[in-house]
Amino acid sequence: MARYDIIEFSTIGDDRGSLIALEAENNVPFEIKRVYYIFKTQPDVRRGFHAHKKLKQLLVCVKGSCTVLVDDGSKKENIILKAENKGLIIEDLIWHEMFNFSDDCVLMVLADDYYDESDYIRNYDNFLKEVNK
Ligand code: T46
Repeated sequence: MARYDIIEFSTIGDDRGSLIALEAENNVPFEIKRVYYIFKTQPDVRRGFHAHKKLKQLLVCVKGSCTVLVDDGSKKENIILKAENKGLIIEDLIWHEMFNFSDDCVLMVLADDYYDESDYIRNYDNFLKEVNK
């Protein structure tokens, strides 16, 4: 798999509605150690602006929508996440920024490790140096 990728989940639906199950090491390709979610972000706000040295994450927009810029150091792509059956895997050394949050957006993130500020690369030039090592 590329260092970022869209993955599609099976939706279990019946006449009561829909259900999606996320399982570690199954449809989520890592052990899940942390879950956090981002909500009530203003539409004109841009978040992220970092890459991780080691962390793997799965971003799922469980309500509303937002856009994620992913940048591997040579190519940039804007990916729209909506509350549907898709998630965005972001692995190590992918610069990412989140923006265009809808008022109701709830962006849920599953991560393969605990929060560790020393895993963040928050300077873009340092990110490029790491990528080109
Ligand atoms: C990422 C994108 C998608 C914690 O204390 N624990 C946590 O687990 C997290 C994620 C954050 N924090 C603290 C650190 C900051 O003081 O919460 C504050 C906001 O975090 P940050 O400015 O890093 O938030 P975003 O939205 O820019 O980035 C977050 C994640 O931090 C990051 O890993 O990949 O969402």
